[in-house]
Amino acid sequence: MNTQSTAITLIGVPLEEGSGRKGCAMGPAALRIAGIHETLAELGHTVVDSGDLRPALASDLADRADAKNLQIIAGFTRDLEVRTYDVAAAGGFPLILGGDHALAMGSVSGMARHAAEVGRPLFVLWLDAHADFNSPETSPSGNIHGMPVAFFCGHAEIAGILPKDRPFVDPKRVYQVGIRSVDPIEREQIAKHGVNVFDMRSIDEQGVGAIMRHVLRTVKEANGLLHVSLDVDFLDPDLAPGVGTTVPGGATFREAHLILELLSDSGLVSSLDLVELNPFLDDRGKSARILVELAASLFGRRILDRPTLAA
Ligand code: 6HN
Ligand code: MN
Ligand code: MN
Ligand code: MN
Repeated sequence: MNTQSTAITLIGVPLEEGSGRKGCAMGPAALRIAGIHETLAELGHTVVDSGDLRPALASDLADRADAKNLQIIAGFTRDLEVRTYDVAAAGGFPLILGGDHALAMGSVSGMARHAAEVGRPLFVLWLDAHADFNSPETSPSGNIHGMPVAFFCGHAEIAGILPKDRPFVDPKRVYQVGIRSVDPIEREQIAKHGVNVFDMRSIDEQGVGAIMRHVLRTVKEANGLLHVSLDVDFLDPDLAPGVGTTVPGGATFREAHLILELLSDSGLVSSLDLVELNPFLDDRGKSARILVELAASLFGRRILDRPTLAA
């Protein structure tokens, strides 16, 4: 990917209702101010900003206490599933500017539909402090941003959001890296369904290089597509404070860059979510700028030509 020009479509998803607090709706604007479009264009890619989704409420669904703001989130999920699918089916690279992590119900489902049509398995790399494998029954909070992985794997029954014929992702093709905060029932669920979890301890012991080589070899051998979903809280909160769900002991700047650089070298990545950025909690745009830096690494920039991050 680093030597190729990619047709990237930016899709802004100003969704915050999955997270239980306000602020993530400003995420797409902050990523644009931090220069996502210009940075990727300077690397030689064709970048089209399709603007922000403004979906209708899914008023056919009943709101419920165990899956909060369902009508709003289902509206976003439906629109984003279609937009992501359309961009990928036309040969482009959907880059989703979040927005909270509930949006992955739409982006990953859209990529699953595309992958099924082209007859290739979809793998998901989930870079997050959290497993996001709750369901309305197991969630301690009712916040849907803790449920997207279970949803797109078909294990969070939230009926009626997407048409019944939409394909699910095989949880054995989900690789979670950076995990360090999992709810008790969620832990049982990810083990039961065979999600691949590389927690912070495995990063400490094995290093991200070895983990990523394993993941990328698996995707390559299966001729798979790889969707990457990057939650700001994957990073250590000292590095990226602009997120509502900080957990100490996250990935370092270099670990995160190495992951994106290895992904870039592989040429296997088909789509990317940048999620959970809450500019209201950020420190002078620091977290937004780091996300843009990481996206630049995925799209071919290397550490030697990285500009200094001004404060
Ligand atoms: N995120 N496991 C907690 C919950 O409420 O389900 C936290 C989820 C965090 C979700 O950070 O994308
Ligand atoms: Mn998350
Ligand atoms: Mn998280
Ligand atoms: Mn970089």
